[in-house]
Amino acid sequence: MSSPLLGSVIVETLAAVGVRHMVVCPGSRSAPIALAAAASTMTVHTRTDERSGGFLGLGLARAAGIAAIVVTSGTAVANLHPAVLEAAHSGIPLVVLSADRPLPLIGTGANQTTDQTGIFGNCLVDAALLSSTDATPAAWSQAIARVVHSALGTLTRDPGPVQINAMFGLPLVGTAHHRAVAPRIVPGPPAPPTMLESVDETVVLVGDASATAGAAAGQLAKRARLPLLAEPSSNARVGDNAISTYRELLDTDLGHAIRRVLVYGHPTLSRPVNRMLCRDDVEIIAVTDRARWVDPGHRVSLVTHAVQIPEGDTAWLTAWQEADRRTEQELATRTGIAERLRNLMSAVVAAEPAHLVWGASNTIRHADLARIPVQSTTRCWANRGLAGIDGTIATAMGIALATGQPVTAVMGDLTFLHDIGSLHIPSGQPLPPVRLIVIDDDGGAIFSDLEVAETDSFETMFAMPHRRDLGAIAESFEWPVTRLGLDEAAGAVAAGRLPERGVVVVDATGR
Ligand SMILES: Cc1ncc(C[n+]2csc(CCOP(=O)(O)OP(=O)(O)O)c2C)c(N)n1
Repeated sequence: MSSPLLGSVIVETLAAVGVRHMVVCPGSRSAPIALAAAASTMTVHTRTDERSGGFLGLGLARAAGIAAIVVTSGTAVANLHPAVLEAAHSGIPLVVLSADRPLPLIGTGANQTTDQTGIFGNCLVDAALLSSTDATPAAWSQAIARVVHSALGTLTRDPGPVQINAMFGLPLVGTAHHRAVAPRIVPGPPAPPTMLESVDETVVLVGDASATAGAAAGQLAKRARLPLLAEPSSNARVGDNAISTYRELLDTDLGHAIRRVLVYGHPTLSRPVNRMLCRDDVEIIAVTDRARWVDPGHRVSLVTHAVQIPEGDTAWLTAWQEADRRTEQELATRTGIAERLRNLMSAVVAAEPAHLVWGASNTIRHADLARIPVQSTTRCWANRGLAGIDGTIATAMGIALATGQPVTAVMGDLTFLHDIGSLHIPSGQPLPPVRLIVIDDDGGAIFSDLEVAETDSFETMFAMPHRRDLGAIAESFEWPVTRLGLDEAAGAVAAGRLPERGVVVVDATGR
């Protein structure tokens, strides 16, 4: 057995079980995997910074269904932790390939050597420990296939990140080729949908969700004539049933009349929604395509993967649609920054990009009030597993590289600054067609709507103004930059005047 052989078995087995994309970060201990990847049919993406590479892998895995990332030993592995956490909470099959030193060196103070098993705590759905000096190619292959199917949730419906920690002894470079064989896994058939009785005051709530889950929620709402309360990354915020201003209506008499909520995906955006999910006069039903569900109010009475409901009374839906129209009209009379941002988000949605990534913080919350298109082919994405402001640029790039289609990503200035390392793309790598629209309000605007806004330390401890020229930062990485005012930006988006690839800095400093 040898390190090059183990590297080849890893790459060929991943390819055999359907992994098409691998991110490679530089390092010598990971050479057996990197060199095998370079010689394989795998699409290889290189990145220097592992934190950025991790989120690139997350974006690739979101859009392609699964992706792997290979890193060298030591702190390189720990830099993947944010992406692994997000993958764990969003159920994304991200395969971490951490190269390691041989077992006898652990704990000896040998260079770049630490205990890498368990480094991701309880985030992983499975893990494998392989050593170039132990076992056979068949044993390695079977272990790799097993953890990849765990990552995919093939049998468990519980997808998520996995780690393959591979210990490589010297020599690291040499020739080896292995043709991998992987078992065929046949999952059981899905259970039939649960038939529910019609309850007039039912709403369909869709949080962050896959395109499939979003479409299922939308179809159910349409068939059963129910109001659809859909977050921007739900892939359901489209059509007549969707209520654009639902957040404003939940604390009115109409919202108080709700008696049953069908929850799809992972709702996280607003306090009114959270209050509704905690009410003890509301029946909560979770509809999930995974083995996990969302229940922050500890109130769920039924969990199922699909439901059917007889067609309901139109009066309930009509009441929501009319209230929505009235609230829309009222919002349109406002001239403040929130309404101008709502206009920009509405223009972004109406432009119908192939893919739309919503950054965390206020950006996605403004989009949660945006006007709703009658139809749309846009696929929406957001890292709402843990709602981090990290890795947004890299995630958007991963989606563009996996799909080969243009991506528009909208984010705040701190979210942009957090991930500027991802603006660096190693020479020779493809430049993904990503348009980054950055709402520059010089700091974390979200905190001005929270309790901390009243404190003396608001600016220094929370908003943290940066006073940076974000365009100059992007230009230093050779990105085309467009600088626009807020209303000008809405006009440019609506007129289709923004470049497909580039950074658009929107001046929203009037807060
Ligand atoms: C990695 C990470 N660190 C900190 C936070 C806490 N946080 C939430 S929103 C926010 C500010 C974001 O500012 P910006 O991107 O400018 O968006 P805005 O609030 O202006 O919409 C911070 C720091 C987080 N969600 N994720």
